[in-house]
Amino acid sequence: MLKKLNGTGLLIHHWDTDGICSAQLLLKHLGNKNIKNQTPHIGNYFLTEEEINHCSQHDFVIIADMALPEENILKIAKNSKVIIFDHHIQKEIKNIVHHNPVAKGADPNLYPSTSWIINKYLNKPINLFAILGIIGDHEHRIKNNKTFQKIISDFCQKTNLTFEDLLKMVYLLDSNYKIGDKKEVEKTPHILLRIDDASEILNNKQWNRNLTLLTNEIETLLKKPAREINDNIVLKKIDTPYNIISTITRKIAWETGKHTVVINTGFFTDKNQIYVRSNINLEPMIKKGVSLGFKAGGKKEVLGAIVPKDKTDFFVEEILNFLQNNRGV
Ligand SMILES: [Mn+2]
Repeated sequence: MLKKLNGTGLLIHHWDTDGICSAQLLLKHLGNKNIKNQTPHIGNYFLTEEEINHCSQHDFVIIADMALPEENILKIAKNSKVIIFDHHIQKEIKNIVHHNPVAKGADPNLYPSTSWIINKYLNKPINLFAILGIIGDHEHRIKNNKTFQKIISDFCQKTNLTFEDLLKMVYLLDSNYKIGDKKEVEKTPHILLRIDDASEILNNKQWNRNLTLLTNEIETLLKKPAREINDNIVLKKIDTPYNIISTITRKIAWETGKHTVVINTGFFTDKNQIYVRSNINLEPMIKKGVSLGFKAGGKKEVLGAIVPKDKTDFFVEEILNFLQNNRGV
């Protein structure tokens, strides 16, 4: 299907490691085609009118690792052929090519990343980029997934890399979006097309500088106290210009083992970022957020939302009630 695409193409991908590695795999496969890559504005899980119009100037649009709103997709599909590769929870979108096994009801544990899904789709042997997407989305927690723990440890043995090496590569690749460098995010799949060895990722000077800066900021933010709502729920407010809310949420959730809700007031001027990590299915709250007109999305255990400043308290209260009434942990 991909080989048959004609004309000019645009590849829209997520800004994180999984999105970047998915882009690398697709660009490599489509090497002879006229295709450009782009990410949405960092932090936006939707396309602006301008971005949608830009998509429409292309004969085909491929979307990787992003569950963009259905209405965005349907608009683009009026003018261009649309193909989606993804693993986020989303209703299957009809009349386009929506290659998302999770949206079709498959077990998310068997499809831990978009990079994995694309690599399978392309029938390629397991490689660094298919693996990095998985590590990016799950970090050390993938070790609890028996199938993939084996796949990854076999890969490490074969390539003489450690799990820590892979994790470091993820942090380096993710440093660009966290710092807000959209240009570098868009350049990265091309950098990855040129490298011969994983050490070229590990030794990238610019990404290492980013990482030092971010590590300091994250440490400072984590030191400030969080609010214990009850024995099971932690609420943390941060105010940072960096896009590190998912990292902060993960760290707190994995350290405390509790439902974690984080609010960042410093990333957008007129809106707040809300991020939730829990071991109960957050889908009802994602739907609730969307029905309230917010940009909201996520996976089984993750909710991310962008909410106007004056609606934040209300939505956070809804989330806390949901978590209290649906005991997991
Ligand atoms: Mn992903």
